[in-house]
Formats: sequence, structure tokens, C-alpha cells
Amino acid sequence: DKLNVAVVGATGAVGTKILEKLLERDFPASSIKMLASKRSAGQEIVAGGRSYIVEETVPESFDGIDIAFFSAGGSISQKFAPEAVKRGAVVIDNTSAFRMDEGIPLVVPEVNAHALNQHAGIIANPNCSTIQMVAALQPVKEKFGISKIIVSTYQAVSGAGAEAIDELNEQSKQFEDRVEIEAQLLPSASAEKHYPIAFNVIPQIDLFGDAGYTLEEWKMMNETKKIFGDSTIAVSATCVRLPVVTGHSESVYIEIDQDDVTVDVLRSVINEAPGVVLQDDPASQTYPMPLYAEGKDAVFVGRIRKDPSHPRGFHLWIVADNLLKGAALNSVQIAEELIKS
Ligand code: A2P
Ligand code: 11C
Repeated sequence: DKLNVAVVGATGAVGTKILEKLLERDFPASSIKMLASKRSAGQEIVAGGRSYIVEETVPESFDGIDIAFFSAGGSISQKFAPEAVKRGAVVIDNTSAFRMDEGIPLVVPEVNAHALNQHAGIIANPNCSTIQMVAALQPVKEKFGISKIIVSTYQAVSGAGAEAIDELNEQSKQFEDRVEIEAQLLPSASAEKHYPIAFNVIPQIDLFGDAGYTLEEWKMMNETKKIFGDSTIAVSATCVRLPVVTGHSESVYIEIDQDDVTVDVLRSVINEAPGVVLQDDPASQTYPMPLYAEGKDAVFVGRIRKDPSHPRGFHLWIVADNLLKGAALNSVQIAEELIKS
């Protein structure tokens, strides 16, 4: 049975990738409706040799839709996801609007596909930096148990949307032209101050929340517990923006529950994980980098080593395309999993 599909945020950094993945993976869609704001209505998107005309998102857009992917920001999801569900669609939401709500599954198919068995119409796709971390750590958790995670991220600007990519490009040009760099968007459109991202590093993603952590950091901490179904796991995050266009990188420290696990054993366990590719050979300078992860579906892991001061402590370096496994691909995989059952 073929399905009627809608993509909300179709002109955005993630929305365009959702269409690409649906086509590339031969998703059984009988129609794909591309929805955005009124500003983009009438715009043509060409993909897979076909032309799609963008429409304005209104409640009636969801009449007859079976699956609706949302990636147009939290407020648009708040407004239209319930409308889509009311009209019989299942919503796969890429924003943070419903992720921590009880009864809303938060899913990375390689980790907790079982959570899809019970839903009330909305399924949440986790934050990009959370997805790649839990996908890489899942086999380690399953085999040895994990009691603690300390993560520092190195996040690309595309995570903040198409406008943030424009801002990095614009600022790079201003730097080259030796004119003053103007910052308008990062670290967050709604923040009081904005700082240049070109030739800089910003230790703030999204606004600040409780206890000195940013909202992005809280997302990584809370979502990890929910996806793993383990509220006891200790997680602390530091989230940082870099002048990289696409590909989030993460330095991750874990403490496992089992003694005497060697680096080689840890490598082989990670190597067997679905969707994960090991790139770990110091002798040949092999390790993951965002420039090479861009456009790839996999989560790449390298630099695996044992902490010299803790018998159960390990360090890893995890890289993935934040727009693909971090967003569009994971959303489409959720849809594939749903129609399997
Ligand atoms: P538009 O291009 O019409 O503004 P990104 O994540 O790259 O910043 O993209 C955001 C996406 O959300 C875009 O597709 C954008 O469409 C869409 N969007 C923004 N505001 C609305 C709205 N009011 N209704 C539907 N889609 C919206
Ligand atoms: C970033 N991770 O890189 C963010 C973007 O909750 O879906 C995704 C925000 C979210 O800026």
C-alpha cells in the first residue's frame, strides 16, 4: 500500500534532505506534498527528476495525508502537528516540541524501535547530537552497561538551519574582504547577543537553561536517558558551535560497568553496531572527520582509547552528518519501521 506523505519545512536544511532520502530509499509514497510558509508557496523543488511545487502549510494541508514529517521549528509543530493527527496522519516530528512528553516515543530505530509499538499519532525524532551518540553507544551499553557519559560537541552551523549556513558564508567573505564581521543569528536567533561564527568557536547552542547548561545540553542529557530507557545513567554535556557547514563531532567519555574490557574488544563491539562505521587506526591517521562524513548515512567512530586513570573509562570520537542520521535519515527510518509493523 502506498502512502500520501507531507514534508513541513520542505525548503529548509532538513526538509530538502527528507525528500532526498524518501526518493533515494524508494519509500512507498504515492504522493509527496512539500509544505513551508506562505513566503515559499509556488517555489519549485526539483529532485529525482521530478518537480515539486511548495504549498503554504494550513490545517487542510493534512487532509488525506498518512505520514507527515515536520522540520519547521517547534512552534510550527505545536501548531500543526495536532491538526495533522486529527486528520489521520502519523507525525514524525524533528523538533524539540514533544520529545520529552510522556506517551510520545523518542526514537532512534537502531536503539529503541520497540518504543514505536505505542504511540498516539506523534513520534519524536531526537536532537541531532543525541542521535549519533546513542547510536554509537548502544552496543556498548547493551554488552557492558554504561554508568556515566561526559560529552563535548563540535557542532556544524547547518544544525541551526539554512540561514546559519548563509551567515557563515557571508562572514567568511567579510573576513576575506577585511570588512567588519556582522553577526545576526548565532548562537541563537532569540539570544540577546550574537557573535561571529567564522574563524571562531561559540560555547553556546540555543539559549541558557537551568544550572548553567544550555538548552541544547539539557536536550542531550534528557533525551539520552529517555532513549536508553535508563534514568540512572549520569550524563553531562558541553555543546559548542564551530565554523563547519555540516557534520557534528563529539568527544565522548564513558564509564562502563564491566572491568577488564580492552580497547580491541570495545572496537569490535562498536564495529558490529548497525549504522555505525569504525574508522580507528592511529598508525595510518585514520579517524572520523565532518568533511568526510557529510553526505553519508553512517555514524563514524574512532580515537577509541582507555582512560589512563580509570579502569572502566574510555574515550571515543563520534562524527555524523547532522542533517542525515541526525535528522532526515533517522526520520525516514522511523517511518520505514512504522510501516513494517
Ligand atoms: P520558508 O522557507 O517558507 O520560510 P531551516 O530549518 O533551514 O531554518 O528551515 C525552516 C523551514 O521551516 C523552512 O522550510 C521554512 O519555510 C519553514 N517554515 C518557517 N516558518 C513556517 C511557517 N509559518 N509555516 C510553515 N513552515 C514554515
Ligand atoms: C543544532 N542540534 O545543531 C541543534 C539543532 O532540537 O532539533 C537541532 C535542534 C533540535 O543547532
